[in-house]
Order: sequence, then C-alpha cells, then structure tokens
Amino acid sequence: MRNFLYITLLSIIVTSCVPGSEQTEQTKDLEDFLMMVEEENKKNGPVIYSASWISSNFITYDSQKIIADYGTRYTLNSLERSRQASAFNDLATTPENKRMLNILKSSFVMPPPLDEELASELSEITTSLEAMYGAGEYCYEDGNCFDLEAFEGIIDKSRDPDKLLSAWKGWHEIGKPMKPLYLRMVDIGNKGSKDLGYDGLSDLWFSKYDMPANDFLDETDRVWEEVKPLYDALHCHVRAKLNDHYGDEVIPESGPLPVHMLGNMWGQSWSNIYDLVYTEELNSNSIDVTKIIEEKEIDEIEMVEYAEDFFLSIGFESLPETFWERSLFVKPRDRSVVCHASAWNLDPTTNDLRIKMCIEKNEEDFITIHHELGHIFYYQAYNHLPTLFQGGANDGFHEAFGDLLTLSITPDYLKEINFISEEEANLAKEDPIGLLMKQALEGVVVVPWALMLDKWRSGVFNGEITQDQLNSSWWQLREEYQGISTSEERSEEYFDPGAKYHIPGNTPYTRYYLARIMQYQFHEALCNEINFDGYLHECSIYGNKVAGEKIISTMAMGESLPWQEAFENLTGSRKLSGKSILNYYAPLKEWLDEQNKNRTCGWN
Ligand code: X8Z
Ligand code: ZN
Repeated sequence: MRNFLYITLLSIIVTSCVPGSEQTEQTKDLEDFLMMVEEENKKNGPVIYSASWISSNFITYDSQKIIADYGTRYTLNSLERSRQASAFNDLATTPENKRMLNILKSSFVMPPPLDEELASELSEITTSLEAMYGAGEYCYEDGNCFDLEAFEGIIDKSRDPDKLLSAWKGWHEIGKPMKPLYLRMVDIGNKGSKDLGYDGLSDLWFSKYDMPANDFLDETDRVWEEVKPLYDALHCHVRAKLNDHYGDEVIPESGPLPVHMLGNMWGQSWSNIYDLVYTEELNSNSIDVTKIIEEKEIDEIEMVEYAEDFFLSIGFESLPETFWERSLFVKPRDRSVVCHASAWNLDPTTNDLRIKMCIEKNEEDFITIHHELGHIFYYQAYNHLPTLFQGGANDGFHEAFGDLLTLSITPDYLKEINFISEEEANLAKEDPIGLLMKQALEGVVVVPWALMLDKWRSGVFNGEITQDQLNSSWWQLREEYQGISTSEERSEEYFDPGAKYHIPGNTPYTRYYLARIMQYQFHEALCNEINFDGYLHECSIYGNKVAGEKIISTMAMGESLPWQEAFENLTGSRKLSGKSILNYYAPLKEWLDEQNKNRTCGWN
C-alpha cells in the first residue's frame, strides 16, 4: 500500500497558507510548475541521454565517471520535482494535470532518497552493474577469453552436452561480484521508494498500472493460470523429444529440464532446438530465415530496412536520416559496448531516434530488430505529446508492438518480400503444426520466465527473499514456473540472476510478460478487424492500412490516458486475457495433447 501521509502533509501546508478565494492563483502555480517541468525535460533530457548513449557505446573509466555524475544530478532534480508535484496534489483540476503529477511521482525505477551522498553512491552502483554486464567476459586458464556473444555462439548451436555446460557455467561466473553491489542498491532503492510514499521498491514497481499493485499482480497470476496448460503440454513434449535424442543421462525422463540444453543462455527461448523437438517428416518444408539471410547475403542494415518497410507498409512515416547515421547496428571490434539490444528516444524535439544492437545475421535477430523498431515507431508516434506523456500506455505496450508485427511474418508475407517462392510458401502452410511449434518455442516458452523474473526481484525487494537465499530462491522459482533447473548444485557463492541483462541493468521484466500476452490479443483483434478468415497464425497485417491506423492511433495516445483506454481502442476490451494466445496455438495444443497421451507430464 502506498503511504500518502507525506504527500497529504505537504498539500496541507500549501493550501493552508493561502485563503480559499485564491484557488485560481494556486491553479496557475500548478500550470506554471508543469510548464517549467516541460521546459526542463526538453532541455535536460537530450543531454542525459547523450551522456548515457556514450557510456553504453564506449564502456571506459571516464565515460562511467561522467554518466554516474550526470545520473546523480538528474535523479536529485527529478526527486525534487516529484516532491514539489506532491505539494500540488489536491490542486490538479483536470485529469491530465493529475496524471502528469502522478507520472512525476512514480516514474522512478531505482530511486535514492533525496540525499546527495546516497544518490551518488546509488548512481555509481547502477553504473558499475551495467558496465560489469556489458564488458563482462570469462577467461579460462589457457588465457582464452569469452564474452556473452562468444558463449552464445556455443549455447545456441552446439549439441555437445559437455561443451554446453562449460559455456553456460563460464558466462554465469559473471554474476559473482555483482552480489554485494546488488544488495546495497536494493537497500538504498527501498529507502528512496519509501520517501516517495511507497511501501518499498516492489510497491513502486507494481503501482504503475492504473490499479492498486495487488490487484495488478492478481491479474498477472490469473492470466498465467489460463496459459499454463499450454506451456505444460509443450514442456512435456520437448522433454520427451530431448530424452529420445540425448538419453536419460543428459535429459531425465521426468523432472525439470537442464537449462544448458535448451539452445538459449537463459532457457527463455527454445527455437534453436526446433529440429530436435519437431521431427515430423513435414519439417523439411519449414522455412529457415537464417539460411535465407545468408543465401541472399542480406547485411545488418538491410535487415533493419526490411523491418522498417513492414511499418511503412501499414502507414507509419519513415525513420529520419539520423536514425541510420547514429544507430549502432554492428558490434564494434575494438571496444566494449552494452550489446543487449535497445531503442533510444534521445531528443523528441528533433526526432533523434536510434537503436543499439550487435546484430547477427540470423532469424532470432531479424525478429529482435522488429521488436526494437516497435519501440522506435512508438516514440515517433507520441513525440508530439508533452514530455510527461511520452511513454507507452503501460510499459508492456511498449514491448508489444514490435512483437505483434512478428506474428505477421507468415509464409505469405515472406513470399511477398521475395524471401521464398510461392511453392515454398504453400508447402510451409501445409504444416501448421510446424509453423506453430516454431513460434511457440519462443512465444510460449518465454511466458513463465517473464513472470518469474520479477517474482524473484520483488521477493528480494520486499525482504521475503533474504541475502542467504538469493541464488537458491532464483532456481526454486525457475523450477516452479518453468520446469527448468541446473544439472549441478548452484551454491550461494554464485549470483546467477546477475547473468541476465535486466538484473544488473535494472530493467523491469513484467513488461515482457504483459507484451507476450497482449500481442496475441492485439493480433486477434486486428485480424478480426480486417475480416481475416482462417487460422490466426496465417493472418498477416502487412500492407494493411486499416490495421495500421488502429496501431498508430493507439500509439499516438502515449501515456496520456489509463492503459485500459488504449487497450480498448485497439481490442474493444479493457482486460488482459490468455484466451487469444490459446486460440492462436489451439491446433498445436491439440497435437501436443495427442503426442503426450502416454507420457507422464509435469516436473514435481
Ligand atoms: O530485452 C529485450 C529486448 C530489449 S527491450 C531485446 N527482450 C527481453 C529479453 O531479451 O530478455 C525482448 C524479449 C525479452
Ligand atoms: Zn523492448
């Protein structure tokens, strides 16, 4: 529960000093205040973003020093503005003003108290954590060093259990030194959140959804209960097929799946083991986008151009020249950068938009590029709004639109952009199970992971997970939600959560859970809107201006209204639901149930 006492007291001070008849003067003060914030945001935002861009693109001693200092000053100023916003609380005369004040008070991720020393300590910690991940590498005794991309080269492709385990363990060494920093950061962040009137970081993080935090968390659990049978069926089938391939020694017939055998460092997407889990004869018809990219010699920038073209086809305006000039598309050979893909809105006034990504020429990154451009076109669609409303309807919306478009990368779409022939498209369509399996290994597999990650974080924030349980609780939750475990005991000496970008990077993760649920609700609603008749997985909105208009008008609302309004604009509903993802995968679920008929499923 939020603590309103601090805010109310300040409001009393302001209102009690001024006689009631001067209400309009106070309202004017509020308007002046919001105008001042707007001017300040326009001036300071681009500078802090530029500093941040440099520090992520060139991880050096100096760049980290500069960003830590800028970060401290920026945060202290934001805290001061938030304190002032609280004082105006009772004076907001319009829903817009109320919402702006609320955004000013709640848009922190890891706030320090309004104290220079603590703010500076926190800023140094968050900067170091991000740099430790970005510049992270593990060196073996023979002097050979591997960074994340090098380890992923093994994890994503190798089928040798020993090599896989060694690569997995190598990368996870990176977490160890993060642990004390992480704990101290949480300590300061909790203090800061309490000063802002929240119960702590967890309350701050989950109070951003236009409903009380507990109601929101109940909603996320309710939807997971809907989706879980689909995940369980997939898990059961994947385990059986991996067991067939590797034998009992590597993949036990029952129990959780070993994380290093799933074709992804975190076991959050299993599409790299598609060929092992879908061995039907028809799988020779499946489309290999990686192979097409290689054969057509499509380079990194051309991959981004294909994604841009999709957005343009549904009515978006093209990206500014500066996007192409200033983005980072290829991993530099000579320096450390934060390679984890991101999309930046550096200066809304000049439409300075960029992505930063170490693109690899494969299917996975082709999908991720669409994800990132979803952010970029969202920025472009709402940059006309006041700065305080320049955000997603909620953070899940911001993650959802790029993913939504990737559901439209159908065989017909690939034919349209000349990736495959008509004959190849028809052959692929003859095997809906193959197409859906490929999608599900990414789109369904990620769901419990995206839910559990912040369950862990929230437990750490509110003290339910204590310092001596950081790693064990992580693996307990991973087993409970995902049915995934490690093949060897991981003691508290390790800090395995630190090996996932969003933990040292302090990026909330529930947004991806929301996105992965909403993207199917959006897709189903748009396919109905355009009167598509057929399997949902064959529906593509490519080139469809009616669907595009729905998306653009929703994006253009930014954060100016409760997210339910934006949701209704797009889907006609105001509620999250797992029904659409179930509808999308219905043929696969039926097939999986048939495959699993004589198998024992589950992992407890
Ligand atoms: O972090 C991302 C994006 C940047 S917002 C690349 N994603 C999550 C992840 O990588 O874990 C997209 C899918 C989930
Ligand atoms: Zn994203």
